[in-house]
Amino acid sequence: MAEDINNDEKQIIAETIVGETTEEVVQHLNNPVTDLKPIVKQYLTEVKGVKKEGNKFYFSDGNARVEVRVVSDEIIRVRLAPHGVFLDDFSYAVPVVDQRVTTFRLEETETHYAISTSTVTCKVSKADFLVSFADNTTGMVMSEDASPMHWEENVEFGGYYVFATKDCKSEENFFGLGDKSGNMNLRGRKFQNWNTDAYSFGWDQDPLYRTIPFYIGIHESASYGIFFDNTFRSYFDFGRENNDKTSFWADGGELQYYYIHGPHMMDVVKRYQTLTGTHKLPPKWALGYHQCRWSYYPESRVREVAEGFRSNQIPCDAIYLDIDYMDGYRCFTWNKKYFPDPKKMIKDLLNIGMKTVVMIDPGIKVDDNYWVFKEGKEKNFFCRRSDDYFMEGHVWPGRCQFPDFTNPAVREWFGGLYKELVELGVAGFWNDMNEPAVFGAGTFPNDVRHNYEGYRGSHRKAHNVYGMQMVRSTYDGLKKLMRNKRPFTITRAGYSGMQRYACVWTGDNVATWEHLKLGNIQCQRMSISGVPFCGTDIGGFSGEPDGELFTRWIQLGTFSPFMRAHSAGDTSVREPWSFGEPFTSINRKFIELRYRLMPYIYSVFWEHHRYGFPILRPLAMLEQENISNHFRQDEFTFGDKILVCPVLEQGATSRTVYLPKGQWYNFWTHELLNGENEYNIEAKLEDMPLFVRAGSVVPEYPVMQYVGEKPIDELWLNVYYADYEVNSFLFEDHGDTFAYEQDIYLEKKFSVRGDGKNLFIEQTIEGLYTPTYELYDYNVIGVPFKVSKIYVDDKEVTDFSFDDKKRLRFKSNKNFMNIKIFGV
Ligand code: MIG
Repeated sequence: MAEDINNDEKQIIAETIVGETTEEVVQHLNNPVTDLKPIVKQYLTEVKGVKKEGNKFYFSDGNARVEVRVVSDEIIRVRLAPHGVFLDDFSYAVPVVDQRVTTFRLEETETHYAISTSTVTCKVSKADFLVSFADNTTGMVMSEDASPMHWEENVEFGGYYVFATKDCKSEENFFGLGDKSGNMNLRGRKFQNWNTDAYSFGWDQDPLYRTIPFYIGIHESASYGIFFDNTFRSYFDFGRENNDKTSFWADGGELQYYYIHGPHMMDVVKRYQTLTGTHKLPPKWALGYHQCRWSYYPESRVREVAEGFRSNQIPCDAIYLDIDYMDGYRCFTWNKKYFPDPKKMIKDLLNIGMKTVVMIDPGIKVDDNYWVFKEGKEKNFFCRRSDDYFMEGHVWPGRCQFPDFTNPAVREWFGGLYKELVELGVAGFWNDMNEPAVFGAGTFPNDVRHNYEGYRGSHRKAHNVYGMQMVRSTYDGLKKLMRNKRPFTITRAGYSGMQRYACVWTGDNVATWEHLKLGNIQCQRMSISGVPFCGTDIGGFSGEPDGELFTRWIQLGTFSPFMRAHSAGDTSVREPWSFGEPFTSINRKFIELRYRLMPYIYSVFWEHHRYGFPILRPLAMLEQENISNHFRQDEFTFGDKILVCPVLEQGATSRTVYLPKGQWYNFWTHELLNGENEYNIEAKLEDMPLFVRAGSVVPEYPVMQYVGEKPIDELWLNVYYADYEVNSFLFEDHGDTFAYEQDIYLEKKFSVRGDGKNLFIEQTIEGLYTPTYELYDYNVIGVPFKVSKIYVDDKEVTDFSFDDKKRLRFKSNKNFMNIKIFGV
């Protein structure tokens, strides 16, 4: 009977049985009834005792063991060993577990054990082994088990399916999980993590390309995070199956998670980044506008597009070569017919300020005359199946084998293969198809074996980290090859911690208004999930945008950390001037704005790298105490000074915006508006509503056609008057080396404080870099009083004026410490 059911039907049956994994049901169906052992979930029972070893506490119920480890004052890790033996303590996401802990202690009462740090208390109830986490100051329980941790034997592969079920409070909302589709708030939904090539994904499609098993819960105005560091196929349910339960589980590996304390969402994200790392400072040119297409070829077409930017006077820093630059899609080769002299082309492009970025895929063509394949084969670097056959699958080059990037020796080898491309002058590298994607089959079968850093594993365990380890190999290889230059790398697939090696794009989206909305949410979600350097294919990868949609997408993209237009090969041309007027001029205006804001954007990246701040901050993060913000998903701040309200509706000429607490200047009109209000703001096609927080200092560069085109003679500082004190940052350095790791940079802090009659600006400077300019050129917006005198470090400045827009203009030395602007 069971044999008559095909896999699709099994899937359907599996999905209708609530609370059981698909695998479990498929297994039921595969086994003749006589073989069926009852499948039982086993739960922790009663705590029999506890043992302390340094910062680790081991609880036992006589059989299973649980480790509770104090990672920092605000982070606690929990692990479960069903029969007492913990798995190897290795993680691709978290290179170093232990952080600084000031103090912690264990207390025992009649009913429970309590481990407390200076901030959090983790309780384990004796009778039923329930684990909870509470805030020491408020006493509020942030997260607690609804049932004891449980597991179920996996008879086919060994190991266990592992489960955790926690309370879901009635007013609780959920955010994070990185690469997910649909609404930002995750409450009421169920998700799966299994890196998938999701061409033209839909609004609620799941899973997508990347796995970030990290979420943030918010209830009663306080946030906490859970990072379930498990690379197997994993699942999250936020009150979907059961309105008052949140659960997460995986098809194998260990039940291992970090509780990350808030109480602010920003604290949770920053602490998650202390575990998994931040993005390194990208080369500054990578923050410019990039132009991509599948594919620009031959060489004459590449030159034509590059020159098109210069003749149209539209700034651009990079042009991309998609797979067609290769010889029969063989990685690290060139199609000599299309590109007879890549070195000369790349050099000529550089001469007009245009960098070249190329794609590299994981599939290596099976071809004994192809050096990469030969080397990989000789070194035994390709993945094998359980019975020792090579893992073979079809991708662009035809029949391929795939390097096992979870083997450090393979990564070292593959990273070195970029040598020739680097010598040719290629500036950036784009790793695609690394879910890994295989035509037909989708991905590798489960039985493929991986080295997994010597800890070994099947593809079930390595699948979700394969892409991350590929781009790690790319990044590390480039870092060596490029000496002290910062590599620029992009990856499609990844796992938590991928931000240490690459930026990402959201994959194959579609040229529709729905996808514009979705891309806006996706970038914000990635940003608060530890992967801040993210962008969408501007214009939509497949399908045809009209001029309006493309322009609205350029406007959103101006404030995407990664700004790149890309399109599939079967679509019409898609450069910023392809749609004619008025679109070309508006696209130019916004791409120019990106370059004008470059010193601000670069400083925001520094704040992320150094301090772990996300780059895009959704309203839910800005004002988590305001529950309606948990559902407002179409506005965000870029850094904390610029509020971006993209226009996402076709034909819109205005839109409603919500301004958070404080006062905000309309970026275009300089009108000052009070926060905690909604406004209807004009948003004709040439405008996208943008606001600047009162009290900000926003540095600005002159428009350039590419990063570094002109030296900065005087740095323009836009100061937005406020009746209260606000701090701003400015980061400056060489822009493309690692000298910042040796303190060769400047981190400047400006504090701006007005009192209705006077305005005070102070500056502190840290670091060792010397900028090219001597003077700041001020542009003070919103001064509410008539100016009588200006002093810079107590020396009077007589040369000041108000321009036609009522902006106060004067200059100062770049090293000033304080400025006093007095009213009459
Ligand atoms: O099977 O290289 O997402 O950006 O242009 C498609 C061709 C392979 C998918 C990527 C897309 C890229 C395309 N690639």
